[in-house]
Amino acid sequence: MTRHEPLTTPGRPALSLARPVVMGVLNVTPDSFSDGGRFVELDAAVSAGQAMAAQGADVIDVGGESTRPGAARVPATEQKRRVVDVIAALRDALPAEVWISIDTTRAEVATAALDAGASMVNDVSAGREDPGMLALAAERGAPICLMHMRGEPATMQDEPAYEDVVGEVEAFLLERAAAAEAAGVARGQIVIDPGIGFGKTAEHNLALLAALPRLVGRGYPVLVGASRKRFIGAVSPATGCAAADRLGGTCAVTAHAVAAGAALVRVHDAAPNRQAADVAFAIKSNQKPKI
Ligand code: PMM
Repeated sequence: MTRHEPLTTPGRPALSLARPVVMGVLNVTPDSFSDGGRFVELDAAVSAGQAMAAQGADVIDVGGESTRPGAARVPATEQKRRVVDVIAALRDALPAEVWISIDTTRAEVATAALDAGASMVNDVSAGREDPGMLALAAERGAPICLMHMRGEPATMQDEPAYEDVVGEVEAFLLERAAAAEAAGVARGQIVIDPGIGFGKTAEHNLALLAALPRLVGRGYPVLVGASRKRFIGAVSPATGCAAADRLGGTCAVTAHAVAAGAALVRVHDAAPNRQAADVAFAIKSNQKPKI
């Protein structure tokens, strides 16, 4: 089995990758906690993060910009307004060993988030959108997740085409990882992610998931973010049409990803995915059950 060193960040216990890491999604966009005043929203976001940690999430991934297909861009100032107070309050509320990551493509937002208590950066543009992002991760000693995306969220699902989706995504991720290392990020602090649903058809997503062992074999910890995504509905049309109905399919991807050697999964539903990851990992590593 691939063994990874723990991820590290200043001022926090290290994040072990010896067993699968569950990253819980906390989107702080106006439609996520839309029941009133600022304090109510802040409170609801912190409670949601605490609940995911209690259900077994090791990292809470906070984002102030939706990257769903067709989504409009959110300026850095507005992203900061949405996430900074939530991160600061969450940092106080969470157990010390639970990390917070910041889902942004903008170095200005990542800087404010790291200052407020985030420990790692999740950049869906893999450091391409903001030239300062890789240097920031290097300077702050923070791990960074580099994700593959074809095009931009606004247009990425307009007939994405590849000659060899697995080869192209792999080459891209290795090139971006090399760029991160060249900017001073330690190799062990780089996480790579095939970007399920980002400029990909259902067939592309399935091909990438089937090829996870190849990506894992490149030596970087691999993150898979497939939670509630459309391709799950596409392959299970009888049951998976609405995003909220894709939990079974999400857990299937989690189990597959862990069996294939992925180190992290990014999910909305922490408890069932924690269980799926733990069971898949126990089978993979042939652990003796603790009864
Ligand atoms: N997916 C979304 C947002 N951020 N980050 C990473 N690293 N990988 C992903 O697959 C990913 C991401 C979009 O999903 P959401 O809108 O349901 O949060």
